[in-house]
Amino acid sequence: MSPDTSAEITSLRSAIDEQLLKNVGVSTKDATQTDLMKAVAQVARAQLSERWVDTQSKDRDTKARRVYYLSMEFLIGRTMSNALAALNLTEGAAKGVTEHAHTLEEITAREPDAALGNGGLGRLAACFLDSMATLGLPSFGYGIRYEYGMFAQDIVRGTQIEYPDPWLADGTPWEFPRADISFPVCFGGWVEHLGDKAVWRHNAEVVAKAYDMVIPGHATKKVSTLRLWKAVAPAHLDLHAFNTGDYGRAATVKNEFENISWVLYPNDSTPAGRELRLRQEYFFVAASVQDILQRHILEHGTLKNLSEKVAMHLNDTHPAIAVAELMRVLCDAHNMPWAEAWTLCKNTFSYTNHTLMPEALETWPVSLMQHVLPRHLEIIFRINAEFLEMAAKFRPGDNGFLSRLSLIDEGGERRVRMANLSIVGSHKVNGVSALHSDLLVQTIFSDFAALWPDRFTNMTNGVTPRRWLSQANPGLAALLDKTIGTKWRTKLDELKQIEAQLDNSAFREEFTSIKRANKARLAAYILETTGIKVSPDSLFDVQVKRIHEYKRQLLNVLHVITRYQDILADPSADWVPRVTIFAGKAASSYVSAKSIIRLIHDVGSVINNDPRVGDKLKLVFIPNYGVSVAEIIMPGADLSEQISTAGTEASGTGNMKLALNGALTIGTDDGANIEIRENVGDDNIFIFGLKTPEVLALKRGGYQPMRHYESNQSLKAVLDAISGGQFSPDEPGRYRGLVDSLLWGGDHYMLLADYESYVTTQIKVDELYRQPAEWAKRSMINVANMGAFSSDRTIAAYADEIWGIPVAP
Ligand code: 26V
Repeated sequence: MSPDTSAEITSLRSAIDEQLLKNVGVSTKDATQTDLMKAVAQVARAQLSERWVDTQSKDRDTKARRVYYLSMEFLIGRTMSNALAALNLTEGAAKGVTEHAHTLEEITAREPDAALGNGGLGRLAACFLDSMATLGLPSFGYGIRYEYGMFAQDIVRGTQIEYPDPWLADGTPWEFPRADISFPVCFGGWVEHLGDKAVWRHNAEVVAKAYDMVIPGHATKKVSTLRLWKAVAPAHLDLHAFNTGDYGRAATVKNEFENISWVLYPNDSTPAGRELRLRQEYFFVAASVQDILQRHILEHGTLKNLSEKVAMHLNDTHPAIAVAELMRVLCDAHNMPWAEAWTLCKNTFSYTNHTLMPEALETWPVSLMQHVLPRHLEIIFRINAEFLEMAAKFRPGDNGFLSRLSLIDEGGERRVRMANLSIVGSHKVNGVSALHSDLLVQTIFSDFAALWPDRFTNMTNGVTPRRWLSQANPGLAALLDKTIGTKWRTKLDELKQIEAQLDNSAFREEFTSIKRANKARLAAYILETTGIKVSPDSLFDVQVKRIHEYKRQLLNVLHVITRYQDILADPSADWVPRVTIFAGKAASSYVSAKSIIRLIHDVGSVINNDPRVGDKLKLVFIPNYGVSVAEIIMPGADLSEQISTAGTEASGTGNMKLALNGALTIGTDDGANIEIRENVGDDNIFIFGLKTPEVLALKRGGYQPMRHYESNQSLKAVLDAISGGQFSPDEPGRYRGLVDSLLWGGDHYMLLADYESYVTTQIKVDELYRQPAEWAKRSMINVANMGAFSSDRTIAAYADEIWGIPVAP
């Protein structure tokens, strides 16, 4: 029987029509694409709801040990396609909507992205939820239900403009408001000591209300829960002002409380030293800890066995105040002796560090913490006193050691070091790639590693193959299904089998034509969003990620200009046509990053409009990078740019998504690039530039960027062109500062030191691309060897080595 007539599909069709009529409120003939999106979502939602109830009751009955992943960010993207695939509804939904003369792609595109994160850290949390559900791990993600997510980026005359992202304005079909789940969260005031009892006399209170998103697992009926908290003013608060008719004041007071969950801080890597950010951190942590303890007491009747049943994970230091909060609740509210509470606490928490950038390490002024969380500050002081007493015995008389370990930075204005609090309060601390984890114990955390070598470990990141291959690249997914079966979705190592096809020309041709189709789709998207026409027959060279100096988008631009000048010098040479594609957002206050975006656009207008160049070279910037845009870009890339200064990119996960979709990497010996190389083999990746020890040695030995400028003719020509205004004739001095920061400002990220090696390696890329069969083969080898980079592997390792939760093999 053909699926068109199967009973299941017929009933799905009528379910969609019924939702249109009874829930969305339109007749089936008048339904718009958005109406259909809502109707299909309702059908899926009902099934998710059943799975959620089932999972909860099973986990409750078995008194399962659970993991709680505390994160300020979850960069989920859209839910529809993922949910339909997990529920096996894709085919039926596609048929159901074509009845209405629409395609499923048109319908899913109506859903706004849930962009509750900045970049890598937030997207990793979303991939992890997908894997936790798929592995059937009893798990919750906890975070904030931001009313406004990551800003939308517009480009006006080359300049980034930020717009708010009111993703909830029309509601979302995917959330389950839990009207009966809410907790008070207190702030401010002072602490009263009655004998040895501490009582926090807070002076403000806000209510945290729970909203759940159900995260379906794949090839299982298990789900995970993402519980997000919304801040609401307590009901009694505004009554008086309302009763006296002072609506303006009533609204102001209400806003003062509710602004906690309004906006995601749109900054990555520089902490936002703002009181509201600290309030956000404490707000979601306090609500989550209450929820977790309430569930635990309900199931177990005591807190004494908390760490046997509960693992709480700190996604970076943003939720680190949880350490002090758990101590406060156990000791102050439940009268547990300090030492017993401290043992539970350490056995419960674990912490992941996501960056070595010193400026990203969170610290809070003691004075601010005193003002917002006075009891927590006392607790932090006590933890610190006991910790330093112990550490002093380890290295008696070494005051430098103690002051570096201290939870309080005493140099200048006193500040609480959230990373130190996280390490002291956790039983395990991990980095996110082998190199990063090594560097953590050798550099920023070396004193802690001397004290507790076994506390530190590595968990190399991963990405979910469901979203980043199955959903984003249906063409390749279908070829894989046909060739090696469908199990790769949950057993990514199965991809290894496609190595048997390397010399099968029919397979290779199919593989290549799928890439070609993905590039055509990407080219259409580029035309639609930038007005620039690019040829899918060119090499698509892609660098997509947050714009940051350490990621060196500027080095990429230097190469593009080099190539431009070389083309002009020898236009008839056998150039490999290339499109260099950028996308990414700059933090709104990050002046240099915004200047790089503008430079990309300025250089692009010159090159793209130069008739001497034509299709030999194009430079495009795709606006408003986010999860859904990434799903279009990743499958269409030939070359993946991962060119951070060695030792600066903790892991990278875009590198994994691109390689999984068959892009070859050009990259430095940094982050997870190193492990990608180990997996795909040296011949199937382009590694260039200084290695981490060389970077450090050069820094120590006195790096002189000017030497490179003087000795390398093409580098000189490129920098002179930029600083001389060749790309900004209307304002010739526009980029003088940027170039000066390289030549005279110390070139902090060593672009000039790596330039020559980068440009030479790009020539090797061209050489390989001239041999399409060879290129395709290496691309296939990349796909085949990405099994290790499934977030399922990462989560299984966390579960086993950090959280102590059994996972079925
Ligand atoms: C810091 C701050 C400071 C306050 C404002 C909001 C905010 C948001 C994020 C951060 C830290 C960003 C750290 C981060 O995203 N790291 C990335 O983590 C990825 C997942 O582990 C990893 O692959 C990337 O290499 C790393 O840069």
